[in-house]
Amino acid sequence: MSAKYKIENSILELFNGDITVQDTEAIVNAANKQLSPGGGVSGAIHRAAGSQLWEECKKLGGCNTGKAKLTSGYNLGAKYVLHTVGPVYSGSISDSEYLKDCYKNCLLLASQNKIKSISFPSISTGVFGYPIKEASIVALKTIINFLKEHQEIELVQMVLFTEDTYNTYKSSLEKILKD
Ligand code: AR6
Repeated sequence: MSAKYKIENSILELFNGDITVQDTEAIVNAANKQLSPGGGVSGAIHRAAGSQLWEECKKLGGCNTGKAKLTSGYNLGAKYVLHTVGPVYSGSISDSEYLKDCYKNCLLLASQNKIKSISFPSISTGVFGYPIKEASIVALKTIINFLKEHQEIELVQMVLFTEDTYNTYKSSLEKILKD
């Protein structure tokens, strides 16, 4: 399942599937502060990229919540991995600020490195417990606002692992575009 939406001159695509097999120039990893492989989408990305990814991550000195770091993609189809650390959901207002920073800092880093296509997973909505509907609104509004100001990014894909997550993002996006 997938759906494409035009935002100014760029495409925002919702896709139901596995981020490790996407062939956008960069894929985003929902990492931990140590940038160690861990579980969830991060474990899957490290397994698919191979052990060289962890070797490079070890040298980066970790990553704070809301920030982003760039590595090579090694055995992945994607040339780069952008690692960002989402907030652990706490119910406080700072959660959405940190989540917004994750998307914004990845897109900025992509733009600075002339990356034109990028895939995101649904950051923080697994182990870190962020409710999917709330997270989808933050993610999509941040991406849309960025694309309106940065037309150098041609394609942003949100890769949603489950059908439920895909449907939640789709209804949030249609509501945002209608308002
Ligand atoms: N492709 C796309 N999305 C996926 C995939 C995949 N292959 N696998 C899982 N997801 P999570 P977080 C979805 O827990 O909440 C790790 O251990 C999943 O369904 O991976 O940010 C790190 O090391 C969910 O919707 O990330 C950190 O310690 C989304 O990806 C911690 O988990 C995010 O789930 C980060 O937690």
